[in-house]
Amino acid sequence: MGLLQKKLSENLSVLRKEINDLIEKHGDRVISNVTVKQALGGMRGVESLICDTSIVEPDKGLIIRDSPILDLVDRLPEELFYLLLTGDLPDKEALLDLQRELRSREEVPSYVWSVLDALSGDAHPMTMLSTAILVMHRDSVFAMEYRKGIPKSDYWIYVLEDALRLVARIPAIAAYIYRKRFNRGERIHSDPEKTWADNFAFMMGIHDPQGTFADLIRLYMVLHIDHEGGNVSAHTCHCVGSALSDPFYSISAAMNGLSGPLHGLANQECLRFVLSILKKFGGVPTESQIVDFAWETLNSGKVIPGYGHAVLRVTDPRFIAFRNFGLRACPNDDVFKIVNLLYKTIPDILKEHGRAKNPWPNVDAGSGALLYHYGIREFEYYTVLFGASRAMGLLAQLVLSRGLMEPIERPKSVRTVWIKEIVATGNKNS
Ligand code: CMX
Repeated sequence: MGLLQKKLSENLSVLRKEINDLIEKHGDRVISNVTVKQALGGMRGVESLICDTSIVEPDKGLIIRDSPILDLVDRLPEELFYLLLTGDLPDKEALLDLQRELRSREEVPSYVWSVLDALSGDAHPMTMLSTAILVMHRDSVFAMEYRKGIPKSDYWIYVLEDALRLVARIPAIAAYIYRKRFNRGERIHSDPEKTWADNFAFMMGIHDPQGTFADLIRLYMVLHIDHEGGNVSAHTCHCVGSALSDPFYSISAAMNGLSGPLHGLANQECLRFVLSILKKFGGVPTESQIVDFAWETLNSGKVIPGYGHAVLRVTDPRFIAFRNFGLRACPNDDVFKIVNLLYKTIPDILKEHGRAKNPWPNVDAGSGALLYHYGIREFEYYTVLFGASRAMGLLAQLVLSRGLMEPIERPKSVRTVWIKEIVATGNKNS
């Protein structure tokens, strides 16, 4: 048993007891109500999901376990994976052990390459990612052990085994998707000497004379790793996993949710907006030109991509981390300069405009510009990077769900006529 498994096993026995106590002693306590607007409005703000890996605070941004994300930006993604699962960062020995565990599981079954090669040449990169993950269900240890018959209290052990396999293999799969889909040449084989994110960057084969692309990939993987439990991909993974579908089924489903324009595709729109400014002005505009352009955009009824947030009410710390990276790696890049000019001007404009509850930049305001700087100009690929990172957070959530022996999800749905009756009579039981 690896050190991660050992620590999780200890944690889970304590957590299970805590949860049983909560249900036993306070099971009927009301913690949230649902209004008609919420029921008809995407369940926004209904506190009915549990997620202990991370939380998004309106005035602070993403907190992973107890650490603000800006305190974690120099860490490795695999350290965050351990943190998400256990609540603690690994010490040196535990990190080395986890890295060994990942390396021993990184070989991608050959049928995955065959399946990817058989997809049409213009398949969306997210279709490729979701499909590659889905077909690995064939070798799910959890599915196999479940068929044999295992106690519910042991499910998490095999779910974790699948999770480790998936995390270990994602860099090679995602990197191959980039090379294959955008004709970047043959598959590059893994370098066992490199860490998870460095190896990912290496297998993408990006021309990188500065030698800093791997740092960007590491940062990107850290910043997108988790975002509590209610967003579409996290909730999808939780729901599908609750039916005891294995991690390959669950993560593939989550990736399909991430593929939506309202979820994982927003970063493309932000970069398109920045590039449209570059094109319109034939270079980096002046501050007053950008102010005029922003007002034109708003007055024509459009939003400023990369600004505003459903939950946050401060600058997204993940934007700050990306901007700090850009200031070090590419301060003179025209696209990055426009990102900076927007950061300087847009918040005041949005405040004056008076609509957006949050005038500050979100994570998507700067990430695309950095990828663009390193020559990744195929926007469709950006969500694959998001997905490769987010899979780790979702897998951590999934392992914990099985570890805590959560039941299948089954909220009650009601008919619109039922709501109309309540509204008319004021009586829920009428
Ligand atoms: N530019 C112009 N208007 C904006 C705005 C922006 N960046 N952000 C919000 N508004 C407007 C809304 O369109 C809304 O207008 P109406 O009253 O006319 O409907 C009003 O301000 C109130 O919106 P809100 O409550 O502040 O924001 P929402 O929770 O409804 O929406 C979001 C949040 C992100 C969809 C919105 O801010 C937006 O469209 N931003 C631009 C797109 C973007 O950056 N998306 C990436 C999101 C990243 C993430 O979710 O992690």
